[in-house]
Amino acid sequence: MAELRALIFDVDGTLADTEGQGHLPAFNQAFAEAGLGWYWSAELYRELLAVAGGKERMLHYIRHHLPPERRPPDAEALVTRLHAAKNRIYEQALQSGRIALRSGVARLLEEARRGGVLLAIATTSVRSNVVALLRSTLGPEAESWFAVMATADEVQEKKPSPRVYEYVLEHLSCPPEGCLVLEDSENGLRAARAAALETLICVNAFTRNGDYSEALLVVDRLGEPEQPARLLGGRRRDCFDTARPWVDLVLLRCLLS
Ligand code: XBP
Ligand code: MG
Repeated sequence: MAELRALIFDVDGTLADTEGQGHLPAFNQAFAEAGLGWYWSAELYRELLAVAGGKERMLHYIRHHLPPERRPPDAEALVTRLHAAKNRIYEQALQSGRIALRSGVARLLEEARRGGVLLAIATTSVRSNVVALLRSTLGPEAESWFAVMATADEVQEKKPSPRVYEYVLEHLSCPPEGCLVLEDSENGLRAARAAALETLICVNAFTRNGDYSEALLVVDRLGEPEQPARLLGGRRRDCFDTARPWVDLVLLRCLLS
């Protein structure tokens, strides 16, 4: 039985529904501003999310979804410009308060801080996006709540590579058995498992059909007493108490036991 020492949070799709409410509309606005005539529907985006990283996703789209005659000649340079524009639009959306944390996230972060459980971030997104989300939802001090923040600025290899999780483990004074990862996607689960980390999956509209058989628990939200979580599966679903249907430290400690 391992003692719960740290929670490692993914960002996009886990802390907030940033993909559907933030990144996707920002990608489309950047495409429109550049006069490209590209448009990503929610259905296409669900498929494109298999490619982690905004730049990588756009390059994949150019190579696999555009006919050869519509592929831009200098794709890498175009993608670099589009990514900067997308992130500017995304951060404006955050600053205007249009994106909220998912149900139960703020409560669980506060519980962990009170309970002396370390917090960390492991994301393939860039640091400025993460900081903008934390500040707009949790306040100007929120960055300091996290002992380690591993983002695309620190680790270039994208999930499902385990590198971002290995980086967190290298910088967090805590053995992998004492850490629990919170993720929303198959790529995230594969990355965490490849770093020998146990994982709770909290699905969203884009990720609910993934294969999460390796997860300890699969729920549709972390939830609150007044906004219950639904149990969807997991190797340790025996820990989920239907009389207390939300994710708290009691449940997370049970998962590692
Ligand atoms: C997040 C991503 C990111 C975001 C966009 O994955 O794949 O690419 O969609 O952010 P995860 P950037 O939640 O697994 O970290 O444009 O900054 O890449
Ligand atoms: Mg995610």
